[in-house]
Amino acid sequence: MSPGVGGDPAPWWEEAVFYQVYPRSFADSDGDGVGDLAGIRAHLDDLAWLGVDALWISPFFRSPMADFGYDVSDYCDVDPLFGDLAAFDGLVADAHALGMRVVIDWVPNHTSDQHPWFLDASSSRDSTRRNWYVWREPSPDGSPPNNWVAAFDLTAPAWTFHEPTGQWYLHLFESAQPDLNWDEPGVEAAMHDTLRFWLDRGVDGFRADVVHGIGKDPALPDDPPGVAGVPHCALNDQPVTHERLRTIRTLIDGYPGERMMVGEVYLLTTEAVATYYGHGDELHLAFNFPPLFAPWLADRWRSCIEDTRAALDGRGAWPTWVLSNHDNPRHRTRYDRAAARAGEDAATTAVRSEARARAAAVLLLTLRGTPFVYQGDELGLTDADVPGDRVVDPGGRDGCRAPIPWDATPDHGWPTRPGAVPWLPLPPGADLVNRASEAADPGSVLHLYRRAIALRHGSAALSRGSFALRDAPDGVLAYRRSHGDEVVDVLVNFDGVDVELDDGRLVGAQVLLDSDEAVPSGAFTGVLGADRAVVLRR
Ligand code: TEU
Repeated sequence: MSPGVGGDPAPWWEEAVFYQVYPRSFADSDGDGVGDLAGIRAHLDDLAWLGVDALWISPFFRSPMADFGYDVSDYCDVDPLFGDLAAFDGLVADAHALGMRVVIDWVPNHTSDQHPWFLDASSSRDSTRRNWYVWREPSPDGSPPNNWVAAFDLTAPAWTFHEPTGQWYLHLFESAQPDLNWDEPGVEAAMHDTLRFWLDRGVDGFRADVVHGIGKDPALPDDPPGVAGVPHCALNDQPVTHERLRTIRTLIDGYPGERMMVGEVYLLTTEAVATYYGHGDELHLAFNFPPLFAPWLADRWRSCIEDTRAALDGRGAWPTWVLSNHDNPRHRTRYDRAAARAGEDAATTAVRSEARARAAAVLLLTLRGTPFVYQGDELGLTDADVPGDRVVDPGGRDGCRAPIPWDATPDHGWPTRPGAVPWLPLPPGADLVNRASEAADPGSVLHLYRRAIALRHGSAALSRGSFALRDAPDGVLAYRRSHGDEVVDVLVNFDGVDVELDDGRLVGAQVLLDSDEAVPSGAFTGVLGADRAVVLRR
């Protein structure tokens, strides 16, 4: 049984800082140019040094890699590209020995078209597994059964016509990713078995991919014109999805040792996402995407925070915060691009870019809720420029998936066998922006993340405390975190000019963390520097 949300003692996932590992791009142990489980294992000490508590590892299961692992052909095995089950067991054992939890990706909405279930289902209309996927007759004019479009290419239908059996099958993503039909009891039972397989192996939980997709309006109605696109309206808040999540919750909570599930509910309002926590009986956590898409503006962040509180607090649901992941340009890149669109010149961006990323790190790690750091954000990476002939992802997401630069050597820790190259180009500036160089520099972005994580862990106010927005000048976000006698104030300046605060009570407060200084300068003067964030204690 899990302890209650927001309760005392807190379940581990409410106090943890998560770190997302995208295994293809993290670290390569065998020189084939693609990262692997042994590569992750070799760098666990680095992650322990950073201070993160839990890893979410993106898919490493058997897969034809049409969507780089989000097209699974065997949920219960490791793709040879990444290693084997023994390599996974070793990784979990070492992570646990270092006090880190391991959460793996679970892809319940769709399989690969090479999964034995789909090969069987597509072999004949009479297959006993036919109904494990979503098949429909052609419309009278031969067109797809509804107007849904597939993610990644919004001009392509979410349906593929299967010539041999004369029906269309549904795929919200690539045609190589047919949607499972969770209305079929065999699917639900088989997918529960995949959870048990990994729970029995000792994983601490799951990140559930597009989990709202496991319940669909069986009529599969057309998207209304005007909002045709992703997510489809027939995926929003189907009661049956919540029922299925309650069953999954019971399964997970039945295991000893506090296991959990964080869901990717790709519905684009916090209010809709909040319902997937149920009443403490569905997802343990859910990603909240509006902040990930929010521009770097104090007002917009204030709204995101207010919306999150309004949607979650009343349900006793614990928030999550994400700035970047493997599906979107990194936040530093997004903020730079937005600044350029707003007229910021390149020379100014060169000065402000890292400062903004530093301030964002302080924001992420001081909000009330579980922060998720995407690998490489702790180095202040920007997206790689991927030339046309190196593009590999059908979704245009290669830039944020560039390999992690480990050191300042010419290959940056990605030596390859003859004939192999890293599967994507490295991010720009890797001679200076790499793990080893930053580890040696106390003023680096890496050290800032480490200090911010340590501060959060050492402060009940920051990790568990209450949250209150405070009045602040334009361009500044101010909030107070409190727990018992401990009161901590956070000030984030989103603008490129110094701001004088007229809150006299903060002048003279001790600076616990400064986004811009390795050793905070003592007492707060009342002036908050441009693009700067500070954490203060009175
Ligand atoms: O993503 C789901 C999703 O809806 C977003 O990826 C979105 O459609 C996309 O960013 C638009 O460009 C999850 C995984 O995170 C993603 O990597 C997979 O490709 C997808 O599911 C399919 O499994």
